[in-house]
Amino acid sequence: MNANVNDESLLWDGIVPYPEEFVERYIQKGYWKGQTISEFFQESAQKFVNQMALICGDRQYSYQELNQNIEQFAVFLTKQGYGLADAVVIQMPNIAEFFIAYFAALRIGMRPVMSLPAHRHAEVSHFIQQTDAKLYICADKHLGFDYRSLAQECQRRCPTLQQVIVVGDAGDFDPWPNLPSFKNHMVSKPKITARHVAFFQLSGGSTGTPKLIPRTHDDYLYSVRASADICKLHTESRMLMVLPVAHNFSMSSAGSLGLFYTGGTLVLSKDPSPQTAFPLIESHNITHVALVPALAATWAEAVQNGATNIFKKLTALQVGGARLPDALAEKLIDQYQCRLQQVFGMAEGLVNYTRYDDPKEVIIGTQGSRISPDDEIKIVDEDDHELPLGEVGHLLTRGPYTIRGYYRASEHNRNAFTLDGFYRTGDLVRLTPEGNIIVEGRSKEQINRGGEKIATEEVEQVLNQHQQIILSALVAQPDPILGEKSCAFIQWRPNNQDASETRLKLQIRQFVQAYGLATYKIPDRIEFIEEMPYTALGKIDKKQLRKRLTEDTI
Ligand code: AMP
Ligand code: DBH
Repeated sequence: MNANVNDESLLWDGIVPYPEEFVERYIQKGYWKGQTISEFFQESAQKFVNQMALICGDRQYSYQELNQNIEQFAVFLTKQGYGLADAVVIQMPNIAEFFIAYFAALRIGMRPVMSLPAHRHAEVSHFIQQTDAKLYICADKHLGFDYRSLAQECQRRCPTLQQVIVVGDAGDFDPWPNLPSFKNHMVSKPKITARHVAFFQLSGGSTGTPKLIPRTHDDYLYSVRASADICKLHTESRMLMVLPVAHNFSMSSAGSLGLFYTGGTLVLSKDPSPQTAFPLIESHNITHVALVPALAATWAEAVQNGATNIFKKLTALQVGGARLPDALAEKLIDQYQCRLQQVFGMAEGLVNYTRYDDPKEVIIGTQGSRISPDDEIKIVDEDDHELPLGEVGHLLTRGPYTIRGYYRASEHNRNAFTLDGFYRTGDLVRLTPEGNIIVEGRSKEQINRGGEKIATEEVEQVLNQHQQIILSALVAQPDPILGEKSCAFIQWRPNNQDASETRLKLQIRQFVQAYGLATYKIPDRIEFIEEMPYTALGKIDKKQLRKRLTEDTI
């Protein structure tokens, strides 16, 4: 089916397409198969009918049941008037409704935006505005936070937002519908192809506002299928999901979609603590789990303190999202007999894995190698000149599942991509002769707080709106657990009502929270500074600030 001309221009609005020669190459090599994500799930539902797809608390869904729920929610969405290219922001904890909403939206050509539970109204309303989303779907409460108040704030700010659907106690909003009442209807296939954008992932980013990452059916599914192969998932695989379901790592590396591709069973954990996760691993005979390094350390600590060695029970433990310290990797393998896999990826595309049969030194000391022989990797200096093998430089990449541009961001794209379409990852890496990547650091203005990415500029812009803040600079401070935490240096305009320093710091934190930024973006540490250090060019000298933190000379 072909979309008509108007639909076609609507579908490409704000998108940087892959150039035709690359499209041909990726199709010809068999990477892009012309299947939509919706068709992909339906194919699994037909293949694995009565096998268990999803376990969420005491609710269980076979492939067929999950597929029916999806179809019914898709009918509901159609009856509400939604259709082709309408964006829907989905923000849910790890519950079954996430998958029902996500696949149902795709089934009618809507475009889900993958918000994370940690996002607050500043981020969510930005996603709604960026995509002109008409619908926001959330759960009532999670970890003590009430998403209905967030929804109210978004409604005030976002004129395009027509409807809010709340799973649980909906209050003044629309409740999650009674799905069986839609069972005698069918939806028709949307007029899209696998080359079109399916949904939006989110970037941790490095500039003011989080960027939306448009992923096409073809490119995403290629990374999913190839990842499932690399991770050797199969019908007997049982994956526990402790990281947020909507994250790119959780969805595609190999994640829930990789698992659904192979007919395995996904078990959802409502939080990642050992107290919650370990009993689930035991009772469901879990084979695969993905963690960020900080969680891997917490789990190792729990095992050390007497919990069962669950690492040994797993077929594989994946760790990614931030640099895994070599010592922890070694401990997991030697002390806990863990089959470890490092994963270095990004929602923009490129994902690297250590392979199960790699030598131990590779699994401990590198972040693995690319998925595809057509993942083009360049390591360059400041002037984009390629460096000799083994030298540390900026990682640039282009390939069959790496985007060519952020959504509706032509200005930003000029810096984030090279003229010939390579994505500037902002990571400082080196390559081993065997083609494994070692992440040595970062050039982008970003703090990686245990896998949660903070664009320093975004937080500084908020801080600078405070009446008494003259200037602010957010920098990373090394942290033994999270890898990095944030420290805000603040040049303060005193007045005679100023409270004690401790109270002022609290007030500043409250200011950032009230603005509506995600909690993990609230500065962990605040230091008042008489005058900022400057570089020769007149920019705030963050190197200098970081040095003060590590040398503790404040
Ligand atoms: P995002 O673009 O927000 O999806 O975040 C991706 C970024 O996370 C990468 O560019 C890296 O900076 C970081 N990252 C992901 N996995 C790893 C890893 N295994 N080791 C080091 N950094 C990582
Ligand atoms: O950090 C990430 O964004 C990430 C890490 C591992 C990712 O997107 C992925 C694997 O796919």
